Amino acid sequence: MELADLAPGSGHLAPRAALRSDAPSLDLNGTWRFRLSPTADVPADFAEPGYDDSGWDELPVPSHWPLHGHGAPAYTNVCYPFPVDPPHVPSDNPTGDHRRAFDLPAGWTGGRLRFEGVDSCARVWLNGHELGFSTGSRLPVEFDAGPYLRPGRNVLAVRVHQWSAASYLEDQDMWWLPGIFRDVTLTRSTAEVFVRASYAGGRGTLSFDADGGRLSLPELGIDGLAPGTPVTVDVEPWSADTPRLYDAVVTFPGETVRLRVGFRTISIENGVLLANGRPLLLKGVNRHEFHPEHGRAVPLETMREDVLLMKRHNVNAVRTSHYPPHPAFLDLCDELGLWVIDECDLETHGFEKVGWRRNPTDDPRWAEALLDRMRRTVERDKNHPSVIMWSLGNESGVGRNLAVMADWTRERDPSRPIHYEGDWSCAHADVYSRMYASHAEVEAIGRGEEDPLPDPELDARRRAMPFLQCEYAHAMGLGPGGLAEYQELFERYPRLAGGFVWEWIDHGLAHPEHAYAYGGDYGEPLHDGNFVIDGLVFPDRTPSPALLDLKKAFEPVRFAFGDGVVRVSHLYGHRDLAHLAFTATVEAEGERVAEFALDVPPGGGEVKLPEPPAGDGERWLTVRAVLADGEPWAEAGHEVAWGQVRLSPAAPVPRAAPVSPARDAAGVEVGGGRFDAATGRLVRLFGVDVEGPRLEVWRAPVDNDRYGGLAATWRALGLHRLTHRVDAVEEDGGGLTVLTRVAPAATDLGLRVAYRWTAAGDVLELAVDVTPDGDWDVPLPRLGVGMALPAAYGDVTWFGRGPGEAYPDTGLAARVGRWSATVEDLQTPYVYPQENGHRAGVRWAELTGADGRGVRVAGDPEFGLTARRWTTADLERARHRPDLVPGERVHVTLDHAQHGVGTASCGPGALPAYELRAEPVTFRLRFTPA
Ligand code: IPT
Repeated sequence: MELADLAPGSGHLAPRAALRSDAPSLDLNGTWRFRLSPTADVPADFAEPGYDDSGWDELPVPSHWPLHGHGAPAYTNVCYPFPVDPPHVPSDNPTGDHRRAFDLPAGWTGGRLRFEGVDSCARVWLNGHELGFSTGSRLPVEFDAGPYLRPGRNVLAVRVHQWSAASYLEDQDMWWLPGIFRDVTLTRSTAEVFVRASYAGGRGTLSFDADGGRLSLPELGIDGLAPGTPVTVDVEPWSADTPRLYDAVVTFPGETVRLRVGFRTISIENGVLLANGRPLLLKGVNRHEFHPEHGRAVPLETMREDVLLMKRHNVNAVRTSHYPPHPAFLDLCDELGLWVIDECDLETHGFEKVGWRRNPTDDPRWAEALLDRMRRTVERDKNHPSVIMWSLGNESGVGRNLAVMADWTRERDPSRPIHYEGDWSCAHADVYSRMYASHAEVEAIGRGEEDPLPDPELDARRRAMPFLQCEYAHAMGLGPGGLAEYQELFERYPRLAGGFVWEWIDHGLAHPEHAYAYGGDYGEPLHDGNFVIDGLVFPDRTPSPALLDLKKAFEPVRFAFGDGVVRVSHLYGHRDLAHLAFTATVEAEGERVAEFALDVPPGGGEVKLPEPPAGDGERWLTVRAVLADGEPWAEAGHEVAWGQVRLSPAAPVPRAAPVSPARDAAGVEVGGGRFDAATGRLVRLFGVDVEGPRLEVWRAPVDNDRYGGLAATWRALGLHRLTHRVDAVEEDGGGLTVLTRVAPAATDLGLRVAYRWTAAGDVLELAVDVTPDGDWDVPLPRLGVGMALPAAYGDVTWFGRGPGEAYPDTGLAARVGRWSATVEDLQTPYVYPQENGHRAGVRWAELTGADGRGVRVAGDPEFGLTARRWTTADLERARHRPDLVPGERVHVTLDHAQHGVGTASCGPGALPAYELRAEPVTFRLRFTPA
């Protein structure tokens, strides 16, 4: 084998379907012997059965060796971590030699050695005989082992190189992790079956291709069906909503294979994507295989956890970015119900950096390698009802080899549309797909008003295609903002078939010092930092606020409130509301006053709301739709959707008699506040030592601020180093006024800020009046006041939106209620620390100590709250979770507003409605003792 060889492999058998067979099979996973060499140029004598490997290390298979103390992981996104000179690879080429012996059961003859995935290539020997080599890291390969198997002890030797010519085809945005990372088996199965099961109007049509064999599906009375003879019977269709599967067996002379058949038809009519004749709206996520300890060697239970989490968060579709997943993952999608775009293991993104010169996608010498990848994808996964589209790959530019892949695929499986985003002309695709298009562009496409392609024929073809966003809403750090607005468009225009949020999980590798590592943490000379931390779940699969927001955006049930009624509608394509139970809860200031069951017809409709008992306070009614009975993916009572409406506003607070300021030698007293007479600074609040409040416009930049460029603009302006000049401290009979000018050095831009303190009864009120000075053409990160309290005030209760964080364009999941949390629990633990944890729409909040006493702040009517045990500067300096160390104070920000976050780390920034412009404004806060 030549490492610069363009051939995808040698000695392997024709690809076939992943099948459950009763043919004997030996699991060759387990503890292997392992030796790492720094270059490829090592003698292959280890392949000999008699070789003494007793000095080698042990390594579990499947695994990636860099995660077991041999070498280190490395992360790049678009860039190749080696010179772009195809098909050559570096001489420094970590090479992992793997050995294991196994005993063949008595009477065993023949068999195939099957590798489900080896990164980046494998050269395989059995008992010293070379079986061949294989590339295509996320694709299976089989070798005929029969001629070389021996009774009793056999020795399998596998040499794996990190780099091969095939590495040019595998430039996916993820960790570079070599190894035998999927299962190894010796199987005596040779069966090959292609089941075709379609659905139309209550009837399913079933046929299968195979070399001989008979198919039986007892539940439908099908017995002994021969290949190539379709039968049509009454069936229940398969859909992601209702993943109805039928058990079938195909019997061959030497083995029987079991299949789970799902009847469904994917079609495109009048530019609309249909499943079983109904419009299909994909509420999807992009899923890489990832586990913080095991990399892409993902345990089975973790795969199941992913699917369960997706289902529980109203996700109905997955794009397997950017390679076919472990085959068991697709079994779970069949069983639990997810629509899947199955993507070929192909990405040549790094050629973009060299103007796409010598891109394998357009070089006929690579045609065989690319076709081989597509064939292995389709052949392995063709029997899955969940797979509804084939994707040729990701970010591989344009070129003639795409035609080779698409033509073969269409011929082999005409039942599934072909997806490829990288060629906007859609010359080889059946759907128009894009990534990170703005809302405005998506809307134009929805209306069929996109800019024309230069070629009128291609343009006409593309105009007749459904549209989907194979990636949108980059879930990096805090955000994405704009989910609701995308969803609204997807639901409004029939041409829009929805999309797939980027991406499912943060690829943070467990690290002893950093908690979770990202690019650069292993000393890589070239890396893309935390760009690999952009998921909806944290590395340990805890949902981030983004996943909770996505669940809300993807809700299949919608509530619209009218006078004493709620209109319930649903977006299920393939079921109704009969499986849900509905309740209505009334809360006054977040305390429950009544709860009713609602009787909602299965098709939805207008439902009268019971009259709530009379009472005071701001009252909200919350309607919830929960599972009436358990589903395979969640228990009874699991909340699927909710809606809220305000029944009555808060009663106006009666104003107590005003208190005049009093001056003594130590300072000025206004009600419960004591101020420094010279600077006007509040020093004690109801007897508590405090710093601030004073104006704050800075936030520790979020990834969307940083990668979108705004953070650099803000920093250049100096918004992180404001100066506060006191111009006057004026006391009158009604209160204390402190006039200031807040501005960064080296610019004439500034903000004139007047703090007006007044007291009435036990209320100390602050009115902050802000007037921009100069021509502000950049948005502000935030506008609020910051203050610090003693560390003891670590418990927070608030009435407002919660329980989680919310920013202007995020926080769909945050509902109005009364919530409590410790300061620790208010933090969202983003892997790369950044602004987080802001509670929005807060009417009032209490910060209290162990004795339950402290400070209460009320808004007029609302404010935003963050509270942390470190400063904004500490948060900004931190690079990993453990860098954040609690200090002596609780640092609180009381915000009037924040700037939206958008999805600017990859995609559009905040929509205009969520921009925070520097404008004259007055906001008020009322402090009382708690
Ligand atoms: C897009 C890639 O397809 C995806 O793999 C990931 O890298 C994502 O970006 C960013 O996280 S490509 C980008 C140039 C739009």
